[in-house]
Amino acid sequence: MAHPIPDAAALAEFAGRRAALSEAAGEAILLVPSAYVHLRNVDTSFPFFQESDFRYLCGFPEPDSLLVIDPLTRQSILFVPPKDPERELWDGLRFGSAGAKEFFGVDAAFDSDDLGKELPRLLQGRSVMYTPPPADHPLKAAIDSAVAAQAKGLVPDLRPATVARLRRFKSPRELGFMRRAAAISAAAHVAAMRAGRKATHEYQIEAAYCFSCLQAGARHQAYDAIVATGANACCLHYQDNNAPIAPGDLILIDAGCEVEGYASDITRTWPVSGRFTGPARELYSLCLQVQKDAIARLRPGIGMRQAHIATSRDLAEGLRQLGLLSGSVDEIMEKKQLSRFYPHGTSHHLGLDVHDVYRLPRDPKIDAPLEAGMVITVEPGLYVQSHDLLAPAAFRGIGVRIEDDILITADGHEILSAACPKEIAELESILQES
Ligand SMILES: [Mn+2]
Repeated sequence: MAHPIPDAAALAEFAGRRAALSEAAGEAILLVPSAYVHLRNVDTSFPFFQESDFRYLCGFPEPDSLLVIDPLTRQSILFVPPKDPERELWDGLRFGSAGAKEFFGVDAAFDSDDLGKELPRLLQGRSVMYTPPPADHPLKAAIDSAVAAQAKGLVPDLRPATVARLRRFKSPRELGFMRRAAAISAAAHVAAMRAGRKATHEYQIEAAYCFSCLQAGARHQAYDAIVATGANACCLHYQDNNAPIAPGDLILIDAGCEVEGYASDITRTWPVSGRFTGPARELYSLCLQVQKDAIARLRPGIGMRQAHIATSRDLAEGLRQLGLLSGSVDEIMEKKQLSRFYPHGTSHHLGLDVHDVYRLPRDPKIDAPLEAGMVITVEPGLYVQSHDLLAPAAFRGIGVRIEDDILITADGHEILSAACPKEIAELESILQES
């Protein structure tokens, strides 16, 4: 059970993706290495996560493997760690080449020990699309020498960009996982709120959040949770989660679990006191209205950059009204003054990676429009650094972000994380009854 075997629907998707990639590859043979285990120290390793493209193309869950896709023969071949009772005693069962072939829908599978014998035969006289893995990948030397000895040569590897384009669009099956991940995370954020008022340290709130995810069946987080009190919320990727909580603090939690490898990514900000007051209430109200307006704009045809600019202008107008910025919105945007309070983007794609499909070549002149089937986040934030002496003192050290996961649909959008409360009255009621 450590590694459930893929069902027929999963196998059909893997095969369809390999076929789509084969179309792009033409006659070149594709080599896609898996992830490998990273040591933390001595014989203790960091948790293993499969390389996302490799997972997307075949679903094989083990490290130190290689997927070969031959567009000419339409065959897919896996090289996988050999069965090894001694290693399996320590590390768990391996599928082995027989299991790989039986359960993962490939045409052939070999033990990785046989790479030096079988891969040169497959590559003979062929052009190869291959991006070598880092130097400590256990199969790198054998793959590289097979390529050098037998292949006609390397051609530009179209796989990362091609798969990135495919991965932008989520199938109904993938959306099922993403809906579940978002629902589990939404409930866990509420659990964190309920635990929040009794917590003395950030990690206790993290514990409540993670407990809820694990209880609901999500074994892994898509990224390490950010649980930030007070001014720690102004550090965008704060990870320490160990600070004591002060009675007047806002708590910012940016956390999302994954289901079947598919991420959720939700941020909520709430007052440990149970009541939004003063400048915190003003910044939160502004951020919330801007976030709801940003979501309302989403539909096919809107460019992510265009949407980001609209959201940025809304934040600028709000900050102008609160007296944190001066001049017209046009002036604020022209002089790039907003980045003092809003230094990040509004949206990113979401999928197998929390910041999904980042390898797409980005042309600054092109604002690729959103299309139905894409999933993105919407996450405006406002951060007044403690050391920002130009800001009114009462606003300093306040960080607010509100983030939801949005599916673009044919006629608009659907909020996958809608179950997670964000209205002031809802949050205050949850906090005060706990
Ligand atoms: Mn995000």
